[in-house]
Amino acid sequence: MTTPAKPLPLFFALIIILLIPLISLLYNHFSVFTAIKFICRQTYKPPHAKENGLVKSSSEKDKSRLWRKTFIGFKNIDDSSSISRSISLNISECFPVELPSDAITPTHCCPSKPSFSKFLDFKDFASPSAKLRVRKPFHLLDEEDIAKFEKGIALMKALPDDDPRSFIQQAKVHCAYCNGAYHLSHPFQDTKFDIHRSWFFFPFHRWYIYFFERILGNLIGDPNFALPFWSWDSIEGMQMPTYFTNLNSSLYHKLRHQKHLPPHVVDLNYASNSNYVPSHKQVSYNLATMYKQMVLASTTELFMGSPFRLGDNPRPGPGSVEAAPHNTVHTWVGGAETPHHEDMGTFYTAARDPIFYGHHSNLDRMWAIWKTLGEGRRDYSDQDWLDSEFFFYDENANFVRVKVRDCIDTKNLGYVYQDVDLAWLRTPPTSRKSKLLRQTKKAQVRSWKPRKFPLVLDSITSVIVKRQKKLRSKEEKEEVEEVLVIEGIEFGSDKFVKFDIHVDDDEDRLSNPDETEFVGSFVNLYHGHGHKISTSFKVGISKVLENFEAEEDDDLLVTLVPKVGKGDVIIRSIKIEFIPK
Ligand SMILES: *[C@@H]1O[C@H](CO)[C@@H](O)[C@H](O)[C@H]1NC(C)=O
Ligand SMILES: *[C@@H]1O[C@H](CO)[C@@H](O)[C@H](O)[C@H]1NC(C)=O
Ligand SMILES: [Cu+2]
Repeated sequence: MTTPAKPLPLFFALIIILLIPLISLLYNHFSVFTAIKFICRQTYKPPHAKENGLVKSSSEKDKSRLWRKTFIGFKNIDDSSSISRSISLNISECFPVELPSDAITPTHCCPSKPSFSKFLDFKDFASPSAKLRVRKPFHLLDEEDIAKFEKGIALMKALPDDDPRSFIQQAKVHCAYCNGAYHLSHPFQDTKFDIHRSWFFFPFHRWYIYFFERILGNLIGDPNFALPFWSWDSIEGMQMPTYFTNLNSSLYHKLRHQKHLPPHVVDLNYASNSNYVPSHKQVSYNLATMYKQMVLASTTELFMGSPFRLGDNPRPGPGSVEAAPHNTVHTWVGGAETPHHEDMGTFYTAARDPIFYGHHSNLDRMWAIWKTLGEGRRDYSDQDWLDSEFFFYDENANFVRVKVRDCIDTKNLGYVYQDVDLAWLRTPPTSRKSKLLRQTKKAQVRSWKPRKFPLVLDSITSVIVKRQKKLRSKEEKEEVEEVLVIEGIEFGSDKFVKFDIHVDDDEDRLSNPDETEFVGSFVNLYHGHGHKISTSFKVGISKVLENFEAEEDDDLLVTLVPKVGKGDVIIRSIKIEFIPK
């Protein structure tokens, strides 16, 4: 009585109706490249999280095997295959960039005089016997150094706007490479290139400011001119230099946060709505932050950012220093009144403020210093990274192609950094909480109903994360870092996002940046509008667990603390990985 009369014929009719469009689509349009695009898009997506968030994603190797199989037309190719997946850009076309709808400086970021059909390969390596240019910290520049720097910037600003060496054209280079003006070569022409949130962050910016330095030196007639750096990591360098605020100086820039002018101490953990703390406290927060970003980032990926090869998600995840102090100092300098903290606080305008180049000179220095901190720290040796390429205009307005491999030693490019005391290296964070309190808090959260993933990060959120391995041997810890992975961090590309990550902390009395429980921050600056960003973030925790005497624990208590963009972020999973150093 309750069974409908003719369910079966209806069911088949439905199936056939659904299949017809699918079959005709396949018949007419199926091609290998459609398949590639389809399958590669699949790898863009973060693995869909299961309830407990402890799903194993396919490893980097699996993904790459999938890609190769696909690219070679579904044949089985083993991993020794040497097909390059290094990034090459199609510079014959420069697209309008993604700008905010409320952009204060609507701009077209493509070069005004493209000479795309002809470019030179970079060959201008410093000879081993040549005198090295020494980049000095802002706070140790003498009158003459400052005058030279000011004169160079003034001459650059005085060049015609369409000269590729002019200040405005140089600023647009950053906008073009950050806001999607260049796309990858065929068959990935739909992928917009973005030098942030991947292993390209350091090499791209190294090349970029290298050419900026060469242009400045050329304009002032001093081939030994060295771009100074803003050492916000040293106690003496933790404020904007006063010569940047002199109205008569070419270094002056109007669109800056007026409360952050000297002698205000920089906040390396700045979140646009941060509370101000007394200067001495801010200094100790900053030193501990530097220690964490440089020392806890013990593996190449943790420091440099994650691999991005042809066919991958173009934003796999930033390294420690890119998230902070890079992003945080950008926001700290940028205007308080402008919609996206223009100019420094957002990529499309950041390089219009002359302090940008000193900021990135120091970030470049952090890369050089990180490699000297030992315990196996070294650059990627991956061919896909080494062979990736970018294009810049040099001091003679030639269009030059450069490769990542040629910038990994600054001496190759003719410069080094002046040594400055690294006080942060002696200032590790400390913990003020007892082991008993930590265990009690953890037990409390363990007794709660487990959080369901994906979760919307709209308030302070604590989750228990299982550890697969405990009590590792000393040798193993020297070779493999235990890493907390926040995976599938999703938000609109127009969002400014910051959340802090705490381990084994107390939700009700969260630790400060100079305490061990505060292990890192994820920060995203405004990026464009209209698309979703999916990325990941990784933090090394071996030393933290050692410090807490928590190496026997079965699980970790992870607390995410949204600071900016509450409710705008979705987290797909939180897990632990073991990454070789
Ligand atoms: C580069 O872009 C141009 C213009 O869209 C196109 O004709 C050309 O095929 C592209 N080349 C590659 C290698 O992708
Ligand atoms: C700026 O220049 C003006 C006029 O050239 C001069 O009177 C003034 O003292 C200068 N100010 C500073 C801070 O150098
Ligand atoms: Cu930057």
